[in-house]
Amino acid sequence: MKPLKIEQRGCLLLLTITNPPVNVLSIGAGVVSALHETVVNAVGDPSVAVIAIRGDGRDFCAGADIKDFENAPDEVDRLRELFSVVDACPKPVVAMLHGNVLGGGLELALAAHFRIAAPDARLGFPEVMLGLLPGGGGTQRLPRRVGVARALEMMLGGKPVAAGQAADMGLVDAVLEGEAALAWVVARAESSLADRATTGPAAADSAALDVWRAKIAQRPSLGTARESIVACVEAATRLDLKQGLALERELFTELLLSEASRGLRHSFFAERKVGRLPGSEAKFETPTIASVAVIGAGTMGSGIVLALLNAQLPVTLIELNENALSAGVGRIAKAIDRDVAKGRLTNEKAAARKALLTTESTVDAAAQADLVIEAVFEDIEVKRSVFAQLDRIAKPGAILASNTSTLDVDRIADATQRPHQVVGLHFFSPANIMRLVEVVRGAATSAQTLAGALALVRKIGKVGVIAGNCDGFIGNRIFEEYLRQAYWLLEEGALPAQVDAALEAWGMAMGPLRTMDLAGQDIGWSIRKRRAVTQPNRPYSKIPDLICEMGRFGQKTGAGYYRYPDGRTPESDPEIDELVIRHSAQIGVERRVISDEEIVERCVFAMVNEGARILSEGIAHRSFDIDVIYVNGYGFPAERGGPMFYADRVGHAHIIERMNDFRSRREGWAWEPAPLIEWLVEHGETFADLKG
Ligand code: T1G
Repeated sequence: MKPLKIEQRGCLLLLTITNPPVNVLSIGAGVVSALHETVVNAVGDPSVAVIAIRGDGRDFCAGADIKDFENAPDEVDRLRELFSVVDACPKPVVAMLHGNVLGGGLELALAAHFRIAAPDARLGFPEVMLGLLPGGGGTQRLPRRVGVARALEMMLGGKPVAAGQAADMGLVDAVLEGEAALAWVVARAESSLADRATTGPAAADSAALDVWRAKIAQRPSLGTARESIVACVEAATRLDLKQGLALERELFTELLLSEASRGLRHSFFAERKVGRLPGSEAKFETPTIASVAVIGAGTMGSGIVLALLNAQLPVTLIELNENALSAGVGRIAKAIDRDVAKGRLTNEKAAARKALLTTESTVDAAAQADLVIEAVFEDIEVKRSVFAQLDRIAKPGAILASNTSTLDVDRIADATQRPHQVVGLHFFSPANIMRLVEVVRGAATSAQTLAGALALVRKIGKVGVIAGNCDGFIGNRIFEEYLRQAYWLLEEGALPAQVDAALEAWGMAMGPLRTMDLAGQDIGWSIRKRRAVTQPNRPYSKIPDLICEMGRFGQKTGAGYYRYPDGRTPESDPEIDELVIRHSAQIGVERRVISDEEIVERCVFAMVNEGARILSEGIAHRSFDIDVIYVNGYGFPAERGGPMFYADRVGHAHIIERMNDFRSRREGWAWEPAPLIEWLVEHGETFADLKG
């Protein structure tokens, strides 16, 4: 398929970008060169009086093809040359916009003389989400067109504006579609081209610049894209267009080569790849899920129901206990009403969502559901009993899912005669907010069931990652090794506040100890008790148990590692600091000063080491599956791409060297390097080189 459709209608030359699925301005696919050549030719063609550029399919253009310039920043010059040719064209060029008009796509539109938008157009600069800035003239043309304040809002907020808003701010000249739009375009043949955004400086607005500088300072980030965007926009108020473009190009190149942008671009693509079944392409019909039954109206069950209702799916909530059912329905209604109060939802849509919910008090009510999600008490016998009932009543093709976070999916499946239709759907709390769902594959789970589960997760706007069936699946299994190191660091000399601060400064959304205070120390306690039986040779520090034995389960009891005077804000607690110091003495460990760097390396490399084992065992298919789980479910900084991407960037030889150092010290048994990491070092390969 040609990347550009070219039609001439009278004096109008109509160019349609045709690069599905989202019409990225791909250099490799020839989109940029085709546009460039066609516009240049049109200048010399006397039969052409006006040129229109539009996009085929749903979108105008989602931007530059991010893959084009992974290690070749100069490739973006091809885009800049195209935009300059359009900008300098002596004949009117009109961008006919619809659907997504993002990044380089919006820059192409800004280089044109005129822009008209269909009502469904969404115009935005999401580059900052990739650790970049609009590198094709956006930082220079946008403030000249809509002013500094709006330009900063669009480029730093990263959120698109609708067609009407764009017209109000002068970003588009008219909101039209169909024949009216074409007529408007043809009429431009008579337009003067004088109304160009100035090539001189944009109007100054130091107040807007200062507001954004202050906002950025309040929320430190691992990347510097926001600062560079402000610098470019400020330059646009001082320099002429040419000088401003030169500065933009310099700062863009720096960002493109930065670790933060590499991590964010990796995360962008990884999130999209995990949703595809690894290995053989699907040779079956993916099950369609049009109705869902949820069994259990507790916190998780009601959160899952909310996520389903928010995706406009009809849900039957089944709860045997009347009080629990009404409490669950209350939580659901309260959350929907909160969205209305915050302006996120109209009253009509809220009512429509509530109308999709049916409540029942018998499992039989799940008989016609395409998917049943069990979210009952985390006890294997309780779950097996529910699945045995479901096996008797659920319709033949139904997918039977358990929301278990710790139990053996195979044991749940073998309570049924249809284990191939049983899968784990491990939602993360709060289930209506957290994007991640681990789709746990039992030994008998069919590819068709997995595909149906992944499609459901995508349908409710979440990120589904396939995980094998083991203790902790992928996320929690790795998290236990991360916690193990954090606890030992306390015994060896660090205090809770230092461990958390070191990892939060490194980029973790929340340190491990605060995280467990939030999740509930009792949850960690039950995992350690279970593992004391199943993995007796892998003991933990006693410190978290000592805290639990004091009844300090974290925020929910008002105290854990920290005290929570207002119920939420952690305060270091001298009682716990003293407990930690006393414990070191009791076990005969001489405390020492521990650097923040050691805290980060031991906690993060422990994740990497366990991740490598998980890969070798096939519990995760590909390293980026682990990355997506950690960025979307455990507050791992997307700028670092995830533990496995980070390990590839740091280098496996360095990781082995550090693990050997840790291995020579106390509790060194936990630093047995995963054979896969040693193999990568031996063969000079990375996790990304492995084909899952
Ligand atoms: N580059 C390369 N591939 C892209 C892409 C892009 N910009 N956008 C989407 N894809 C692929 C995506 O990986 C997936 O591939 C398929 O298209 C469908 O995407 C110079 C430097 C537009 C809102 O940041 O936000 O311009 O998995 O699953 O859910 O200043 O795609 O099918 O193989 O996300 O309907 C700026 C990124 C780029 C927009 C559509 N633009 N894209 O969402 O589909 S940098 C962006 C999106 C830039 C210039 C700078 C979304 C979408 P596959 P999808 P969707």
